[in-house]
Amino acid sequence: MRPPTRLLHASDLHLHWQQCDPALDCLRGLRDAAARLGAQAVLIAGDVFDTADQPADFVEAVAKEVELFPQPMVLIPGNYDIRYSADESDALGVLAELLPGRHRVLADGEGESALLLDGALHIWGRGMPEHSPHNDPLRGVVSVEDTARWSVAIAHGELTRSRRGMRSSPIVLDDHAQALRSVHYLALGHHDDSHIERFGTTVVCYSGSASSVLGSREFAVVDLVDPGGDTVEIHRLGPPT
Ligand SMILES: [Mn+2]
Repeated sequence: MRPPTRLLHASDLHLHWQQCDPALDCLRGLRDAAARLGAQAVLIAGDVFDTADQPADFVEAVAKEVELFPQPMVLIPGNYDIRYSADESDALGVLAELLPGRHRVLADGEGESALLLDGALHIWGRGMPEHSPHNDPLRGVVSVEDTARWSVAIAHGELTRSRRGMRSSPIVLDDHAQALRSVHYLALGHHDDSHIERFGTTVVCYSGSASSVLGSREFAVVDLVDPGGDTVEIHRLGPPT
C-alpha cells in the first residue's frame, strides 16, 4: 500500500508582465493554498505564461515566487507558452533555467518523467512541439505499474472522444487506454473551467484556470489513496490580500 498523497494541481495561470501584481498574487495564492491544504507536490498543467515573450525581470520575479514553494513542482508548457516561429527562447524555458532542482519543467517533445517524494510519485509529461491536430499530448505516455509508486500524467490539450473534429492537441483517452490503466491521476490543462471525469480507474481532471485576470481562479486538490480511493476536489483562490 502506498501512503496517502495529496497534490495541488493548477493550470492556465497565463502569467503576463503587463499584469504583474495579479500574476505574482496567483503564485502566492497557490503557495498559501498548498501549505494550508498540506499538498506534497504541485503540478502546473500548462499555459504558465500568457505568451512566450516575457521580459527577463518578470520571469525572474516569477522564478522567485516559484522558488518559495517548499514542495516540488512539475510544470509543462501549454499552447500559450510555446514559440510558433524560429528557435528563440521562451519564457517557460528561461524559467526552467532559473528554478532549483526540486522543481522541474517537462518540455521534451518525446516526453519525460520526474520522480518525486523519494520515488513514491512518478510524473510523466511532454512538451508541446506544436499546437495542431497532429500533436497528441499523451503520445508515449509512461505509467508505472508498481505498488510502491503513484503514477501521474500531466497534459495540455483538448479532451475529445474522436480525432475527427481535428481539434488542436487532441487528448483521446481511448487511444491510450493500455497505458492509462496504471495512471492514477491525469492532470489536464487548457480549459478555464474545471471538469472531472473517470476513465476506468484513472481520475481525469481539468483544474480550471487559476488566473484571476482571465480565469475562474480554480485549482484542484488531489488525494491519492490506496486501494482505489483516489479523489479530486476543486477549490478557488480567494481575492488577493
Ligand atoms: Mn491552452
